[in-house]
Amino acid sequence: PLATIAGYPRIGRRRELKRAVEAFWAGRITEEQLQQTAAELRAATRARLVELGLPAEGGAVPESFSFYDQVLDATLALGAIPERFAGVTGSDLETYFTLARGDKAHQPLEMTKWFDTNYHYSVPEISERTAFSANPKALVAQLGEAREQGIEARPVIVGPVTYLLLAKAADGAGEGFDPVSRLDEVVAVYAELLAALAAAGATWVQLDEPALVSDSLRTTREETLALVERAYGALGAGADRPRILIAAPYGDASAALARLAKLPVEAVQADLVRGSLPTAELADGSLAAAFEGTQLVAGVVDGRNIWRTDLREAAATLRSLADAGIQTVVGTSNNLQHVPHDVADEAKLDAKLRSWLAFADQKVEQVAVLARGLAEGEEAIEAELAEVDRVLADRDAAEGVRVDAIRTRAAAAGDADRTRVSEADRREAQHGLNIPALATTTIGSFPQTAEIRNARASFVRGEIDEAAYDGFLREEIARVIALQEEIGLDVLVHGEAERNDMVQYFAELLDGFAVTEHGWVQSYGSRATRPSILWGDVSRPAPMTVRWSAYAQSLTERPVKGMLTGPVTILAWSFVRDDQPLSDTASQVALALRDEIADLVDAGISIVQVDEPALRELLPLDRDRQAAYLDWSVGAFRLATGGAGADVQIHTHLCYSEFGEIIDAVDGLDADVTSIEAARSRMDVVEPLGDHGYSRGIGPGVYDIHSPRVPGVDEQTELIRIAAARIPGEQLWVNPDCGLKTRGYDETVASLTNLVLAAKAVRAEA
Ligand code: THG
Ligand code: ZN
Repeated sequence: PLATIAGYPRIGRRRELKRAVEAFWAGRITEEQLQQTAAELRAATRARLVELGLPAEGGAVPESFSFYDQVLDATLALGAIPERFAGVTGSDLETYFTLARGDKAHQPLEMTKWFDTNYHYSVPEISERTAFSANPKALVAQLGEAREQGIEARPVIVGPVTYLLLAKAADGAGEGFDPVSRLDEVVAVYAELLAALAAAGATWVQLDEPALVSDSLRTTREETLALVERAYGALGAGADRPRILIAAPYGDASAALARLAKLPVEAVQADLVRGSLPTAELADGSLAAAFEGTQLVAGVVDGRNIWRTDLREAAATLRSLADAGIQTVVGTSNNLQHVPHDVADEAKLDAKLRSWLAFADQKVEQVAVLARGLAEGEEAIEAELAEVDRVLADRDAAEGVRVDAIRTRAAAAGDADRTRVSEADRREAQHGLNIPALATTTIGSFPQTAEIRNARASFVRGEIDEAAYDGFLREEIARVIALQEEIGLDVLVHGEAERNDMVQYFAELLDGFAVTEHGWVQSYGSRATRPSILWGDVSRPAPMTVRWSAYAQSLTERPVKGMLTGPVTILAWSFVRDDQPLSDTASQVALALRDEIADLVDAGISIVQVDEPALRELLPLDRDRQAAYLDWSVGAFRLATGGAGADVQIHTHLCYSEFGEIIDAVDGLDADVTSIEAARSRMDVVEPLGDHGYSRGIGPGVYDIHSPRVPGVDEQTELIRIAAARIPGEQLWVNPDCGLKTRGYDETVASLTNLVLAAKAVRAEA
């Protein structure tokens, strides 16, 4: 075919899959009913893709459904059930969900971020003893459904090299064991899967190998490419297989492209939005020579963002490939799972803004238009090209996209605005806060109860008025403050009952952002977020958090932290304008936050926390781009916080475990206190912190909030002791790993009570 996409959202236009899966977990529907709903969703997706212009034949329609996660799907297809789940019984689907979510006797598989996206996958656990065996049942069944519908679908599977590079050594694996050492055996199982698919009539299969574009794995790029050559050399040699498409989404595979093309596979996909074409090899004909007999799926339509593609530019890229003699297929940069379904569902969005956007369905249409242009010449699609020219010009000139006052202020911000007085002077000035050694606090959010969600929903629907909603939130804040005083915490929070999401809340209050009604994107399993759209210059028309924080502070003598989301995280979890460098956009957001901090301080708040949980997530996969990223991201944080006086204590919170690798950047944030995740790794971060000579306040989490389990006093005491052995008490804070919004009240109160007792116990030992 001439057109395809790398994958399509599977959650359903109205999150039908979430509702069905959660109903199954709750025992309200049977597995059969769940399978029925899933099959209907898949059928609707295939029909829609054909309706939008993908050919029904030739494997153009991807079969990219997943009940929970595509990496977990591969684990089941490979029969790679970790040994620790050996006793689990039930259907394949029940086993699948037990791996994902755990049960009474089993911790779930660890979840972690998928490349540089906001999607999380379930980490495979592999040892020398993992017994692999092909389980193609689900893949074959879906292929059959498609055929019955008259569609020749292309199954999409995470490829063997990426699978093993994303896996971790299972507990109990030998010292130094690397899952990649099992590559040849895993490839043999992939070969069996491919044979089963071929037998079931598959003409194409897509194997995703984003490991090819990442510098953040255990291997160098050259090593990864060598592994891919070994794996696909073997897989390609199999006679009994569908045609193979290797996909290299999420980054720049240009340096590897010619070598990938020479493998015994039939097509290679390249991300031409994040990545580029190897210009010299294109010009001297060597790329075309490498692609002799192999198709290039040119990922020219952006699958990470929601802007309408510049079709003229994309058509020119496609033309240059075709003119060079390369068999070119129009594609997307990556699986469209990272964008919402359909702009047409957003009736409430400003019509002008809506005309600038493309969600998954619009992107499929764009791919189809470009394919027509490629086949029939650009003249055949001139009307579509002209329409996009008009839309892009309209966007460029629209009111609010560029606001002089905002630009002048951002351009004037310099190093002085990003620099606070010395750390030592600040410590001195902050003595007045009377914070004890081993100070106890929480990360910010308290449980979002059904009552809170219901009150917000009623307010949004207009069933209760603003005064009633405000009154409800004030009562909630008063309750949370009283609770924290009772538990005996030293530094309090207001609990964030007023926030739906830590980014969306700010997006709704800042100019330059829009929010969607149905723009859900899967975050993990059945959970989704609705990324905001940052379309114009950003400014703050009015204070955003001051009344809640000031009210909370008025209720207590103890310090209450002001709580803000940092500029990098606001960008990371939104769809951000693509017409200027991220660094410029980040400065504007930072200045809005800077004004908010000034207003919080004026209102009597003396500690402000600016959360950056996504700081690590946006780190480019490409090592060459990392330094520039850290420079602007750290700079944006410092611009947001740089106006705070010496006596104002700035906190930040980061949530991931590979803290050691960006410790210098964290130091560069120049926050007075940083809280981080540490409980699951039993304080592994303390060692590098000690070695680094880290001198600022640090709160390694002593309570893992990712599970409902209540950690006892002894357990938390032990973790605090480990930290206190390396970090002086005045520098050490005692807090949970992360916010408490997904927890219930009973376990939260019990855990925090134990946390305070543990801190007291270790203080008494000093
Ligand atoms: N906000 C945003 N992105 C995030 C997080 C966040 N990415 C990383 C991490 N936190 C992801 N964690 C979650 C946790 C819970 C939910 C989503 C992402 C969740 N979502 C609700 C659901 O799917 O039912 C919907 C929430 C709502 O109603 O607004 O529970 O905190 N932006
Ligand atoms: Zn966190």
